[in-house]
Amino acid sequence: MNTSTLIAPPAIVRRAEQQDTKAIQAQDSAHFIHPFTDHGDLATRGARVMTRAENIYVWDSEGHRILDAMSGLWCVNAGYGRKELADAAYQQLMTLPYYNSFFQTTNVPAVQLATKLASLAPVVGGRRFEHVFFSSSGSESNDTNVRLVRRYWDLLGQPQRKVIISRHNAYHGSTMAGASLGGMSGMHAQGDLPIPDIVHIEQPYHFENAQPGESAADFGRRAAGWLEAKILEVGPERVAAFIAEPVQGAGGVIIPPETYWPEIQRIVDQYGILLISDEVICAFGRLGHWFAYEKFGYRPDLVTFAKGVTSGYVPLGGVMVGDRVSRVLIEQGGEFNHGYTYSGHPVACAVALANLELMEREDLPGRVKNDTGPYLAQRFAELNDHPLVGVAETCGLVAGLVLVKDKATGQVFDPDLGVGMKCRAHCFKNGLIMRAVGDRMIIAPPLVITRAQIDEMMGLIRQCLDATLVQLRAEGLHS
Ligand code: PXG
Repeated sequence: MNTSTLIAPPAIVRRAEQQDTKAIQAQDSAHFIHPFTDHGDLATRGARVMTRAENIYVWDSEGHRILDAMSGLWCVNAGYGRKELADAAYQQLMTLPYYNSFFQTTNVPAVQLATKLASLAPVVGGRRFEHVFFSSSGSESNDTNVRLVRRYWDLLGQPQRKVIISRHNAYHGSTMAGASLGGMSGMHAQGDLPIPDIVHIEQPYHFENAQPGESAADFGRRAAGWLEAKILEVGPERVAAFIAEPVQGAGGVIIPPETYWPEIQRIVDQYGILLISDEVICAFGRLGHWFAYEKFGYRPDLVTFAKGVTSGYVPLGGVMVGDRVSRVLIEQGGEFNHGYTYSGHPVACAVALANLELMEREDLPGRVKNDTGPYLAQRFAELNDHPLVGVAETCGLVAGLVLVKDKATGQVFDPDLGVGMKCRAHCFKNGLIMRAVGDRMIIAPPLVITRAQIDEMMGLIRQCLDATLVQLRAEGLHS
């Protein structure tokens, strides 16, 4: 670890650490409505107060050092404490902190970033990404996608093409359109979602959805076939687009079989529908490539990005607009009545540029592809011998395992037992942030993680699985 690139905790953070955790928790509970949080529960337990971070570690207000195997929330790709990102923000804040990109104006960092992103997006099958639309988050970007897709088909004289097909257990954000595109039943239940013209098919999750004895390859083709069945059910002339994450992240790191994406590509080509690759988690080195569609070899028309583009240091998102859509939009479209105050925000774009330059210089995507990704795959596979683990899999620097009641039969726990949350509590207690999605335990560590740190993380994961097993046995929930 190169300590010269780390930032010492600023005075304000040191002061926060000296404050009484209980006082901060009380104010938090009194005034701050958190995302996806049961506030009754939070009020009794008190939020963990994070105060500073460095490299792959975060510290809480009680001084605990925790290995952040989730990169914040899948976003701190370059690791914490990167001084050059702070410098880039400072410089831009002092030069031009804000100007809009409406009304025929622009700013230099936004232009440079759009150019940079266009140069990083690989050409697959002759399709290019020469244009970028900027937003401030993944959710906004997917709202933009819905607007872009509808505008595209309107301009082509096919306004009846409105239906977007997505997948159950997908996550595409939390706005009305984002949550509707997503396939989270808990989100749909609150707010009468999905909005009209968004439908879902089942996810390519071999462990849960394959038939007994069905190979991953056969299952992958069958799972892709659900898209064709849905297109035929809706009526091909009404279908506008299919949206999917290359690997489902928030759904629990669902890695599709190798046969899945080629078959999806065949189907979208056959019916002429647009393909949206939501790479909010998977782009910027996470799977060993700048963009994940390259890894799987498919050809999207629109690519959603956010998170890793700035390593989460400041909010920024956007859509890579492929030439199939951009030509129609630009050459035939006139004004596109859509945009955000912060589209092309100069500070966010300056930080993104510095982040991409840093990632390029340190070849973080290449490191994931050739070194840390394969090493994590090897070490994570060792967990397959653990009595609690059904299957443990990785893809680049994301990994997931499913906790099972009976390893021999693959029988899962009753979801009401909250076994994943029990395991997560052991992780926190032992200085590891690992996420529980139901009974799937998942990780996505910063891309700067070294082999030695992967060893440290794997030691912690095994320790937490062991502690969970001891607890489950004591509770009579595991043999
Ligand atoms: N698409 C994907 C694939 C995402 O993972 C979004 C869109 C929305 O991005 P914003 O920036 O609007 O949050 C995401 C976000 C989790 C979790 O629990 C994952 C996300 C957000 C919050 C929680 O794993 N991903």
